[in-house]
Amino acid sequence: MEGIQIEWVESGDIFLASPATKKILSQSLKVGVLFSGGPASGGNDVLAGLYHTLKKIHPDSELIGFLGGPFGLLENRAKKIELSDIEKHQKQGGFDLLGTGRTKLETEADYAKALSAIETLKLDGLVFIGGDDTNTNAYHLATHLEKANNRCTIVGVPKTIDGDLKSAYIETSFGFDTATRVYGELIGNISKDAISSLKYTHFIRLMGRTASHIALECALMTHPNLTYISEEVLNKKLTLKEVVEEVVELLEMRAKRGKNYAVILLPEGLIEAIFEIKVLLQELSRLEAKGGDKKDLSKESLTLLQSLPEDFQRMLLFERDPHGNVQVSKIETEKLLSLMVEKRLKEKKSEVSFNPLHHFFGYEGRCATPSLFDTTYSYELGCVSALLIRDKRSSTMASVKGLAGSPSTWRMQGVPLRLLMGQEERKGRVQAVIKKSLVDLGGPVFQKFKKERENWKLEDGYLSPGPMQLSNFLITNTLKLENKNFSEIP
Ligand code: FBP
Repeated sequence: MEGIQIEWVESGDIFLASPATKKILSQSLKVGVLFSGGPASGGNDVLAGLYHTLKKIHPDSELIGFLGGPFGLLENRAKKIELSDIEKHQKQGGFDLLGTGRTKLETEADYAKALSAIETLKLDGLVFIGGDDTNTNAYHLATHLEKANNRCTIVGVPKTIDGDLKSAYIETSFGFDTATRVYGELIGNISKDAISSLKYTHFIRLMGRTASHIALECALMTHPNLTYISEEVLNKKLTLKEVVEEVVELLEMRAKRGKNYAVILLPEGLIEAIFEIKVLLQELSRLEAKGGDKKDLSKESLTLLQSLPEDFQRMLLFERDPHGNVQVSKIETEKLLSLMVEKRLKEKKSEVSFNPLHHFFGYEGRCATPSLFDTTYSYELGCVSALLIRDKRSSTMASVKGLAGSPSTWRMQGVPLRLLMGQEERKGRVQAVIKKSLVDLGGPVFQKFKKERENWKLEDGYLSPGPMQLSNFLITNTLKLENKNFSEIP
């Protein structure tokens, strides 16, 4: 890592790092750090990059970890991170060194508490390692600190297995690579079982929230018979009935060829992308903001809600995280879909022999030992964060460019958070939040999938990538395709 020999050069809005003079500060830095949201492999490597670079900037620099995520910041629950902590956790999965949480900073009282912790600890910088909601917190806190004339530098690090933080400035978030390799291995194993046992239809739901980047990458890795991409379902305004019919049609076509087995991937955001469920959720969210009741729903939405099994009604009505997101990880779409497919097959007196099995892959991939890509990338992100604090670039996100090339050609950058902001409706109100990146239906990744998927329906071209090899430096199909490398995709 050439971190210490880096100087920030302003080019337009982005701060580019260029190898330049050594810049050792005369004073040490005291920096706070917290994890926020779901774990993602590489978090400990961010800490390692941050710690090592701070020590290179000044040997007396200190790294203070807040415990339990943003809540730890509000309550000033912190511990000093020692070299022994770094040595024990570097290259390991898990956020267990500090813990994580989803507390949202939203009220004046929250900002006052955060400011008080920053002032008490005399922090020069604070690093938020998290996804869109966390970096939204970081952006608003930086604005509050500026107003309060506090000089603590706020930096965000792009973390999330969901892959939805990417933009023109951020190529990928750490954790996506490892998580998709873990799920890819599991899906590959299941596909081999399907084609060996010849009797099961596997419905596999994958994490990723609203965005289907994980499902798309896993589909390219494993070639399942059918994969839903929520963004496409939304775009085509598909109804629940249409989704069910498509699965039924697939199973009937396969059964005609003597294949009473299949592998179907469902992104967890599918449920909220289905036309009438999306309308229902929007109505619920507006009603909740006004303090209304479910009986105030439109006739169509109420009928739909009442037609769903009770468990699903409860999930749609009550499962929200502190940021107002529907907790799609708790909604068992794979079971709902398979129940409805079974019902439809019975109605049609179909010949299909239907034995469904249900899987949900999410938590299995968030704390896995990081891939070589994720350890290397995350370490660099930690280095960039330290340098952004050294150079007092507040309200920025650490970024590394050129990830599809060799790490020796990667370029460090700082991106102002304001460039990443957009607007979204949350809890019935339009709010300024970091923009989520959804699957681009015109982009090279989806287009490659679209070109291949018909072949995967009936021919069983399942791929089984096997366990992740920690010594191999690989990049995802998504990164390859986004960088116009079409030749290496199986
Ligand atoms: P973030 O990285 O945005 O925090 O989300 C990751 C994620 O794994 C989602 O894919 C999933 O829907 C959610 O977290 C599950 O939440 P929880 O950890 O609270 O169960």
